[in-house]
Amino acid sequence: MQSSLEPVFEQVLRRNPGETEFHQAVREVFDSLGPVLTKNPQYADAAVLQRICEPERQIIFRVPWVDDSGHVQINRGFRVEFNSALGPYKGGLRFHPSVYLGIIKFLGFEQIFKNSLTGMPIGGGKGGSDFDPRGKSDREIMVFCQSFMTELYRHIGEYTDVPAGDIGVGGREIGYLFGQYKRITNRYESGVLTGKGISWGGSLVRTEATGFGTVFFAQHMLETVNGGFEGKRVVVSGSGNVAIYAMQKAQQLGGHVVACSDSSGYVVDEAGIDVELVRQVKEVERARISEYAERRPSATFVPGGRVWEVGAQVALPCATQNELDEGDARSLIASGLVAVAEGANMPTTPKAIQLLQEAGILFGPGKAANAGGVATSALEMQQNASRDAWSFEHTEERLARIMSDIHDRCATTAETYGQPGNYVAGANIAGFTKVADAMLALGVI
Ligand code: NDP
Ligand code: 2IT
Repeated sequence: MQSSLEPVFEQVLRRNPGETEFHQAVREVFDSLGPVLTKNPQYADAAVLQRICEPERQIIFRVPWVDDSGHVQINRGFRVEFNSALGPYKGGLRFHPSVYLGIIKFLGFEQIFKNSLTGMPIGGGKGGSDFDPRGKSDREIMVFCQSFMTELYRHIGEYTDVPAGDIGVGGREIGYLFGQYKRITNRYESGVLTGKGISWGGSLVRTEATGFGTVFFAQHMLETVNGGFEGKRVVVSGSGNVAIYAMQKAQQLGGHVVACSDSSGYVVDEAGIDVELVRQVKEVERARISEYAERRPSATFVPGGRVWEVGAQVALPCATQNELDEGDARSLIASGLVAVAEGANMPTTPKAIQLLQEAGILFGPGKAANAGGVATSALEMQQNASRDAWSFEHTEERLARIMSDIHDRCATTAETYGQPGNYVAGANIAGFTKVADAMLALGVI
């Protein structure tokens, strides 16, 4: 990190004690920004960095609900409205027991730059709860979502803050959340949430968008060296929304996807992953990934194992933060790795990123590679605002163009700043400068 940035980073550490994931996300961005500040002293003069690290608003609230056995349960709800220089706060909601303020802040911080990179008019925010959806009945999910929205509704709106899904929040949860918002406000305000069902204001391709977009981004990176997915061995972590559609698109482009995972372990299937079976097991039945191997003779389940030990030419981490570490990076490189594109947010540890880059592996950071999800959310907002509904083909074409633009913007920016091929630097610098210029224009607010 350039020395002029160190005191700002120290202040972030002091102000946000214990929030290690947030510190990690800030450091990664700061590590890229030295040359930008040298070139643009006006950013430092206006304390843009200090301001960008301090959320505009942070909301923490109690979420009480009654479980199926009649007991009162209490969870904690969060919404961090990080930066609205480019548009209304935009970003997902995560329901997972590991959620605390530091996770929501890291995600919200990343979202600022990701949303900027999409080229769409959206600011950055994130929310969620330490609620654990696993093993809950449908009624429990519904009453939790209703209680969560009973507080959240006063903070959001199509021109204010537009949540969507993330880990543990998919179409079912967005339905319950939207229903409660509609009931409390007595407004059919479609643009207040994205990821909605197709019959009630949703956009085609939003479900697939993050995974598809990640693969489009990886394809563009691969094309800069040797070809594309065709014939390449692909390993994906996770088996949720992002992982499923990343696998589907990788296969469509000719990739040979041999493994995926969940938090209990991984399945390896040298015959090629049957994506529809993964979707049936994980999304429809909400069962464990081991069930896939039970039903598929060519597959083996490895309990507790790390999916990266399978070896790949293209690795797509699509589960959670810090899930691909230095050891994983080493074994992947030894297995003939060519590219990594992050479908998840911050899945690769800083040391692993360094190793991969030093080994000349193409590395697409999440804020660029997984931006297709939020970009398609912005397309959903566009359709809601114009009361229109686009076809699948048109929407996928828009997504493909957005991912191609993001790839090119990252590549060009990296080159301009003397770091050709460094997508981390390109994404951070291009994402940051757009927000910083808007913040300068809007004055000290
Ligand atoms: P889902 O809840 O649909 O799936 C999450 C997957 O990751 C599951 O397979 C889950 O396993 C696994 N997982 C989650 N937490 C952990 C953990 N602590 N350890 C190991 N495995 C874990 O979420 P998404 O697919 O929507 O999100 C995946 C990632 O993509 C996240 O990092 C999210 O922030 C990011 N992302 C999502 C976008 C979206 O549009 N949904 C957009 C951009 C990024 P299990 O079933 O065992 O819990
Ligand atoms: O991390 C992300 O970009 C998301 N979870 C999607 C956010 C959105 O508003 O669609």
